[in-house]
Amino acid sequence: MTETRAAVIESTGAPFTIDTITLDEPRADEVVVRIVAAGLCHTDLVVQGGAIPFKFPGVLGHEGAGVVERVGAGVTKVKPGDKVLLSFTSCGRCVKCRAGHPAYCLEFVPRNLICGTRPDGSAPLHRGDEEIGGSFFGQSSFAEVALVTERSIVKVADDLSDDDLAIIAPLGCGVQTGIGAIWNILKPVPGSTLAVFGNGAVGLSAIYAASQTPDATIVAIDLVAERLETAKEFGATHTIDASTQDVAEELGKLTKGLGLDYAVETTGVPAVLKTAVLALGVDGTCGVIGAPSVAGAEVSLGVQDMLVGKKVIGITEGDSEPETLLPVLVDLYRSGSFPLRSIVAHYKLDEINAATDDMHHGKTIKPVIRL
Ligand code: CXF
Ligand code: ZN
Ligand code: ZN
Repeated sequence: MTETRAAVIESTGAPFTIDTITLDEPRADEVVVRIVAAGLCHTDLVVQGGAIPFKFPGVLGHEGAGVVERVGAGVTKVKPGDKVLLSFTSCGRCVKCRAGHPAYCLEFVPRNLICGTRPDGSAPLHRGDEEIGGSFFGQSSFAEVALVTERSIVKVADDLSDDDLAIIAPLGCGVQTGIGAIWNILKPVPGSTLAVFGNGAVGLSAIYAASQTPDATIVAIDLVAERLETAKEFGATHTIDASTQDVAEELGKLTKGLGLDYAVETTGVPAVLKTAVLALGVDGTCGVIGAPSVAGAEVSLGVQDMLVGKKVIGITEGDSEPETLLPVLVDLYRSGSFPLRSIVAHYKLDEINAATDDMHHGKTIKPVIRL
């Protein structure tokens, strides 16, 4: 058993409190990772707020980065001392996993989100005698040390420093969600028009990926003027300030009345999704990647409007295969092409509630907890 400090949530809606917990001994397919940094993702806040259920008291955190300390008997992917990024987990055996789509693993929800246990129902984390929720995205990485399932582990280059890991931690969820949506699903063609609704870490990552398309028009849309400036740094060719401009009218002008070829909805707000779909042109596609903050959120779409070939596609984790995509993203970060550094702000573990406040109020785009 390993003792560690962790950010624990006692019950739905409660803030994080720093406490000492114990990690179970690593099973054959588990890895003990010293966490260097863990990004805060909107989904952590959605689960904290109760729109997605979890076992509380429990430990969240699903954008971990760190160094392998110990490995279970059957682990072959990594060895002690290896630098790793942590991502979502999957079963590795179902028809979706076998087809290279682990984000659509048939066991995605129980393994990553709601259970707080290993797949066999056993508790990976304790506080004293009490079983607490763990295995969040196979990692529960808001802790100095985490017990991680091998399927969540992606080995990265040995010469990445702790400071690098503290910037690239968000690659494991938010960044691959935005970039994967563009490169794996929407695949914009040269000369096309694409708008990204919401310019947080996921939206900015989508903008970056889309900006690699030759001659594309990339429209960034947000309520915060400062984020629109950041969006230009990530490759947006045009911006719309939704707090002062009529989004539908501006998109109409920018597309000369033709409508968008692609839209990406990252806010999780149903009204914004509706605006995005209405703004599509003939044969246009809207990727839905924002998780709503309330359970059961719905949107109504005009059937006649859809008949012109409009497509709406929900996307989890960019439909990424983390072991394939993350090393590519690390290279783009290291080459200076992907300006992730400019949106990351660091917080200590005991500042995690300030980090959530700053993210919530739009002060920090991507908070990363530095352990
Ligand atoms: C989540 C979004 C809500 C559904 C599961 C995956 N992505 C990452 O935070
Ligand atoms: Zn996430
Ligand atoms: Zn699976």
